[in-house]
Amino acid sequence: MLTEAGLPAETTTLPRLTRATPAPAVRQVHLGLGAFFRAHGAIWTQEADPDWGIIGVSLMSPTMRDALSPQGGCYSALELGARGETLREISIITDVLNARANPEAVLVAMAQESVEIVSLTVTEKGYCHDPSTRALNLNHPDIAHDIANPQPRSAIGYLVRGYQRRMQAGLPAFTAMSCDNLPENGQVLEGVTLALAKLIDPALADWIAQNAAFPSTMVDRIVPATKPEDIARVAATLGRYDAAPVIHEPFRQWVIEDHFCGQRPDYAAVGIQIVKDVKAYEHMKLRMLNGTHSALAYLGYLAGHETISATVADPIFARFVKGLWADEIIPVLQAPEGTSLPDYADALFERYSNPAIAHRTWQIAMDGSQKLPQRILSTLAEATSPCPRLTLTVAAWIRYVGGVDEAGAPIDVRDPMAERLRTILDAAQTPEDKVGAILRVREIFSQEMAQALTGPVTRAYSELLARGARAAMAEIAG
Ligand code: CS2
Repeated sequence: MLTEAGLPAETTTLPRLTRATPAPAVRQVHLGLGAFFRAHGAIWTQEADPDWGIIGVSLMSPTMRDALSPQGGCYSALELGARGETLREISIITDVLNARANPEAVLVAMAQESVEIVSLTVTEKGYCHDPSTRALNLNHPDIAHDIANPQPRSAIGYLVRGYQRRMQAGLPAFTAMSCDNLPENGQVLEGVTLALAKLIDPALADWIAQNAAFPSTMVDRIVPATKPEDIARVAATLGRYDAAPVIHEPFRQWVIEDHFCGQRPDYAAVGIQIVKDVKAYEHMKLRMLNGTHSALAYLGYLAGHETISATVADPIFARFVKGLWADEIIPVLQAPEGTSLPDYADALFERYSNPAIAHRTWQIAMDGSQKLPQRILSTLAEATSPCPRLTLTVAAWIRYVGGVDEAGAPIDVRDPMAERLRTILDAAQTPEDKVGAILRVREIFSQEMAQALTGPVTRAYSELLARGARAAMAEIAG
């Protein structure tokens, strides 16, 4: 028998996971308490300093608070690798807040004197900026709200109001550390934070500019969304019911710019790379990992593959992704010192092939309008020869956001621009018109980029319509 949440009844009747050790004192607030941070930053912080307590905040949904609060913030992390599995308990999260339900509690947490760092994993769209220009989007409803209201909605609003409280209380600023997949994520965060602060109080913007720090980071670990069967599996191993475990691969990397305005855990002691400049790491990861992830997600979804591991087990996709690295991405990428890009590509292929990690193409396909610029278009902008695979990826994304798959079934497109993109596509008749109209969406494609892509993407899109994803790829993969 299954419960409402799709769990076997024997899972939920087990004793609940609870906190066994006293909660550490709070030193950090994390905005965006999804699976990724809990499987990456939280685990690594606990290793660096088990006394560095973190308050986790979900900005919108109360689900995480409801799952973790009865467990005192504790949860299990299940690592699934080629060499078996490891289950660990993570107890660094001291409390979980839902910002929608209690914005004041979040601001109070951020204004605690002991808080040194506010970290973020709020996804690309959480920065409320235009992906192509990186400027704060003043038309964003949450930003419009946050300008006028002291109790914010957006992560950026929380940062600004958190700083405001600290300024008013005469406390030092905290470091704001973005852990999202955006290039120069520290600069982006600083830019949108200062832009919003300026609109609220120019003196506050000056105070933030002088006192705060926004290090850039590169974060990496493949963490699929937790599914009901994962919860059942963890419960069976643990002998307890954990409502919010995380599943992750063995690999992890975290590169942080050495730019903090206060204290931090001893990150370097546990293998976190503290460097002067993160840029080369960010570009490598965004283009080589996330770029090919998105390519495999759109093309794989269209071809009927449910997960990344199933996708790369398909020989046409395997050839395609290897060619994408070797012929299109690596030639225009600068390697971080001491890193071999071909070795990095081989390691990625291994990671994608891990059959124990069921990472859905549909999950990665989300929010493409926010991901394409840094993952795909950045390489295209620097290309010196034709890039048929990246071009096909852009066409596949257009096909995907059209909302109907190759078998004629509807696609559940999740993207802040989904409605607008669908309307544009439905209104145009021919492939030329459809591609042309999408390439005119300036938040995603610059005019220059649109001009360069119009011909090749139209051809690739027509090919996808006529022959389907696998055949179109086979042509290129040879
Ligand atoms: C993925 C990333 O969902 C996505 O868009 O590409 O979450 C990816 O798994 C991580 O960045 C890996 O570090």
